[in-house]
Amino acid sequence: MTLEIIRRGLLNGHMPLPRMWHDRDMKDRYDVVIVGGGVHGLACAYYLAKNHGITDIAVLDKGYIGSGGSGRNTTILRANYLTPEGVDFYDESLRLYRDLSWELGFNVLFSERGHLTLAHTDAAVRTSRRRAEVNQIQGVNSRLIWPDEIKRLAPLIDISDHPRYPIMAALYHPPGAIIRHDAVVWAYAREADKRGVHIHMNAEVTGIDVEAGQVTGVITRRGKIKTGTVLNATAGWCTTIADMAGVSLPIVSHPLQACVTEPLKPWLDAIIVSGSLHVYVSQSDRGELVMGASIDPYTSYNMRGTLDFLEGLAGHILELFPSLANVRIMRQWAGICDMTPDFSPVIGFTPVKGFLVDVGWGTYGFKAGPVSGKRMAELIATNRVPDLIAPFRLSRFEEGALVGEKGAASVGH
Ligand code: PYC
Repeated sequence: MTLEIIRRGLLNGHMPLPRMWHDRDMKDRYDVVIVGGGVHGLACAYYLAKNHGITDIAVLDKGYIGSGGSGRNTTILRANYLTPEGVDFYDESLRLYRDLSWELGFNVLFSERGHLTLAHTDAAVRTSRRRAEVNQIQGVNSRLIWPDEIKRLAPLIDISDHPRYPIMAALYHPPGAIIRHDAVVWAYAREADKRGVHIHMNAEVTGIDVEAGQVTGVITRRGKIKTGTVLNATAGWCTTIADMAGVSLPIVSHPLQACVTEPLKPWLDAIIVSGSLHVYVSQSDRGELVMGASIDPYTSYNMRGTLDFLEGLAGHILELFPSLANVRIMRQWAGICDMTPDFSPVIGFTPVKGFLVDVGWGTYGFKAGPVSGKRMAELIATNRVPDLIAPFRLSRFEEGALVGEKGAASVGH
């Protein structure tokens, strides 16, 4: 590989790199149509092709691939959830992410950093202890730590008793990691494309055909496709797509804002989260601090940043790290989060035959991409719901079998 890079350098750009995926003519029929070209949709296409030999697949995106939630997140990967169902599920995803560079033959810059959820109140310490115990029972590495160890892991953090909310403890999750999000999307796209999957960009879905309770096709701005299987793997517009098939989802959509600072020399190894101060921060491989807060408190599809968010976030970050006072913000953005009543996703079958969902990710979507893709591929190929995703079925809302994961959100909502 090194020699190849030198050879290309010497050729001074006269040898273009091969395309990662290709523009194909849209066929009028596919075995499977996946709506949403983010990490979930592309991962599902890849695992369908690789693990199950199903390759007659179209992945449709209304923009370019990775232009939705997959390109608008803060790339935090973790498995320190609150329920056994959530812990097992996100743990499988983290393990898939850990091996992804090797699996896809593309460096996705997986970087294990350790994840600290700070506790500033007695109630937060109690929740952290409970999460640590549930994690340990499920075989996931998390434990409660105290201010001296927190200071060792993040030397610039203020653990004095001066702040408004002094730090009392933290849930420490050593496997917590960050990754290069666009590389994940590109690598899944490349490997799916290689196996015969068709990726169609600028192919917004405007309708879904259903006859006698069975999906029969998808209408896009680029033409009509016949199919018996449609997977809704969208974020932000998942209820719009589901409505087209006549499926109602218990989901509301809120913006989630984030920002990055100018690049700094490496000083923060761990990922730091404070639920009480509503902030999370990590340092990217480029040296930028990647920071975010809670979802905006209103439903909207607006993806513009607000000054209000920046002011609130900066104030809280400075309570944790006063020495950042002169660091400049470089850019900000927002993504749309589809919130369910219990903060767990909705995955699996719906009352419409052939219409499947992988939606409702709230603020957890990016970290679940590989496992959802792999397990939804298994469901499509076998027509059976894998045990790992069964708790997240749509019917749980009627059955009163919620999987409450609000307490595992990085920040209070
Ligand atoms: O759940 O780790 C998380 C998270 C960070 C930003 C949004 N969600």
